[in-house]
Amino acid sequence: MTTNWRKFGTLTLVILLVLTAAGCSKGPVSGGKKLVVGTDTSFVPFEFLNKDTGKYEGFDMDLWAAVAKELNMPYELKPMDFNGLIPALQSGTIDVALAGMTIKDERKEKVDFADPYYDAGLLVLVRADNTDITGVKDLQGKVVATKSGTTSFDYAKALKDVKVVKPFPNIDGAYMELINKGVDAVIFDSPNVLYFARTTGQGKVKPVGELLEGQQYGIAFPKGSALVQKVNPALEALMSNGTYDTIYEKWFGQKPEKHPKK
Ligand code: ASN
Repeated sequence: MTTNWRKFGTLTLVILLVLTAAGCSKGPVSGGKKLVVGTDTSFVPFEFLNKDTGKYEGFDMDLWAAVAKELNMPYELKPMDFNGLIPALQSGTIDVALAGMTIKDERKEKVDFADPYYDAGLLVLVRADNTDITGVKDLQGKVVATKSGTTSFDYAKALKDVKVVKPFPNIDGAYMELINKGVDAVIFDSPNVLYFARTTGQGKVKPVGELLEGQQYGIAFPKGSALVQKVNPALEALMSNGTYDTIYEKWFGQKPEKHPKK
């Protein structure tokens, strides 16, 4: 190879590398701008609006703040309906989705998840005075409410002989419908059900039966996002240096028994 050809080869390689790097970073991540972090509008105690402060708070909010600090990444929050998050990741409107999102094969085809950060499951919730529903097996002929587009909706739909599954864009609507006797039960994520039952729903509702479906939550990114490789070691660091446990205890009243397994 002559020197000129060698130079041409090096230049082509450099151009290719630059183009590949540009192609990998989608949306507002490029150009050193603030990351846009999409969150659910209401999924206690992971993300919810504190009406007194006008700020979003919760386990996810604190965990992401710690990840961003670890990686020195500025960001802004963009709360939206849960169902809008995956399309927003796909279109590059947001760089990150943080919403207690269950890692699921069907979703993995559309987005990339970082390593699991929370172990959960589903629970059945009924009115406090209910005596005939003691678990999922008693839901035949019953009307069940849940949040649309969630793993609970799929789970309830697949249950045999449930009379109707009523989807609500926000889980708060499903809980109100239960209290107002519009439905017989709600099926939803265990941490959210338990939190509601011991706060707003205290004395009005009660969880029944065992934990259904082992699930894990993951932070989601656009397919091919370079952020996954940065966030995973940050999550690992927060789990081993005690920060994760402190945040967990703040929102769930006790330290986690174990950390979610990859
Ligand atoms: N964890 C559930 C899901 O991802 C529900 C939620 O609202 N995050 O479908």
